[in-house]
Amino acid sequence: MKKRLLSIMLVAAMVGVMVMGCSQKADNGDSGDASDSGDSDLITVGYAQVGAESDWRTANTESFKSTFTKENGYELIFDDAQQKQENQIKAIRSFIQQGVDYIVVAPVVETGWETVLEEAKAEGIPVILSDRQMDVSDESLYECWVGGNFIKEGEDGGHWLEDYLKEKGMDGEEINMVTLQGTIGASAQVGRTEGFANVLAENDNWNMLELQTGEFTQAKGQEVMESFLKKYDDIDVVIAENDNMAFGAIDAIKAAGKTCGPDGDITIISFDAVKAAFDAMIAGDLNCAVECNPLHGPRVAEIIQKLEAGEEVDKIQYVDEELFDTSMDLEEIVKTRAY
Ligand code: GYE
Repeated sequence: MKKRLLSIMLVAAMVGVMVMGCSQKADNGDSGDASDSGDSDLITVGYAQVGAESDWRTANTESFKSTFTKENGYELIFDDAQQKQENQIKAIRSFIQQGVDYIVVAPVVETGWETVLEEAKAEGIPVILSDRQMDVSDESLYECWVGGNFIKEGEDGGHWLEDYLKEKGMDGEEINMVTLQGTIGASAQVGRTEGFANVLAENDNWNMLELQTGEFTQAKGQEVMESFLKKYDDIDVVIAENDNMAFGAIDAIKAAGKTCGPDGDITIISFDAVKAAFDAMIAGDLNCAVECNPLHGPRVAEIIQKLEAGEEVDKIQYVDEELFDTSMDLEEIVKTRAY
């Protein structure tokens, strides 16, 4: 009975919003908001998520969904943009129309956001960036950003390779490598490529044969690796800009009759360090995983609580990250991992 009444009210509210037109904004989400199912003191948060392209992304979505619950005082409107910026822009516009209290964006790519951010600003809706960054001329268009230090991650991967080759007595040898890049223009791709390139520039014997995008997905990572293996018969190292592309690369390498990992023909370095990457290292297929922490839900909630209390927040907030390789006790470490 209560539920039915609520849905009648919801439908009525939705019709009301449609009749009122698009530009109407509810009072700071406190009433009559299409997304707010009647709980007037909930903070409404619209999250424009990238997609569901990787294990990292799944963990990130889960982190938001389990943090922004009604019990915790939030109404979450979640949108999966299927890795398309145009879908994210549409989602942000819809959040604005619904009069949310906060907009959170994990931007697919870095550029092209000014117009929609200005629309949010005009309605007085704070925008928080999480995971990937935006490249905008006016930084007042967003409150702050929280995520991984992608350039450092790339450099850490490069330094790991320097040490590894030294240990194997291979420093100074000609080393041929390929890179499976993430979505071109995504800050995780831009930063990791740049960070690794910084170390590459210091090693004259490293030869980057080719870089190509695998769109952060396992299927595309496998496809690109297959084409690399057909083109080059002397690949020593694969840099996969996320774990899922590394998993695709491992399949491609095995299908081509080659081996990878610490005892194999090809060394693989990946980024994220999700649980399946630990499994791949334990299985001896993957050498090293540079951590990128996806658990941003509680971090963004903390930012929102500070903003609600009128406190200042740091504009750029990097998350601490580690690196894991097969020299470690991975079986023990993986037990302590949350993703
Ligand atoms: O590495 C990848 C995901 O932006 C850090 O996006 C994130 C990246 C992550 O698809 O797996």
